[in-house]
Amino acid sequence: MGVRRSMMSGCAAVVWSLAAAAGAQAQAPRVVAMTGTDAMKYSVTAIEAKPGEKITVKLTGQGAIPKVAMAHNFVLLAAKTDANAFATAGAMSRPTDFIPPAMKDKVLAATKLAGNGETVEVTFDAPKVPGVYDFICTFPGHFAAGMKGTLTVK
Ligand SMILES: [Cu+2]
Repeated sequence: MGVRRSMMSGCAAVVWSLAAAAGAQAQAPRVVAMTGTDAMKYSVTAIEAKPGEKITVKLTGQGAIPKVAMAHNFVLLAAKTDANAFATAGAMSRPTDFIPPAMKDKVLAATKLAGNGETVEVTFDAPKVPGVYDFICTFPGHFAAGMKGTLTVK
């Protein structure tokens, strides 16, 4: 009886750990890796996601210019945010990585700044509302130079 009981509980433990492993796999974020270059461009400018999907964006700075003059971030903006106004206001905000404090409620996700050879990342849940969301680099001048992309939720 004692043996039978321990066999059964062993079986239950196996089932439990399989279920736990499957659960962990379902929750692992999808990684989107991209670079930001001295040409002020992202290597990935279009991301598609399911509503609420967990995503990790990894951004690597790739170039030769020192970080003080050339760095990149990934800032995902709320729907209907004026990205140009956001970037313009942010250019004055070096202490906050060029994210304008007055508009930080528009930030859905943001990395720190990556200089040449550095990698930064952020994990977030994609918006639940289908639509097109802008992401931009807030380093001064980069958005204007075309350092932007879209996250499409559908
Ligand atoms: Cu940049």
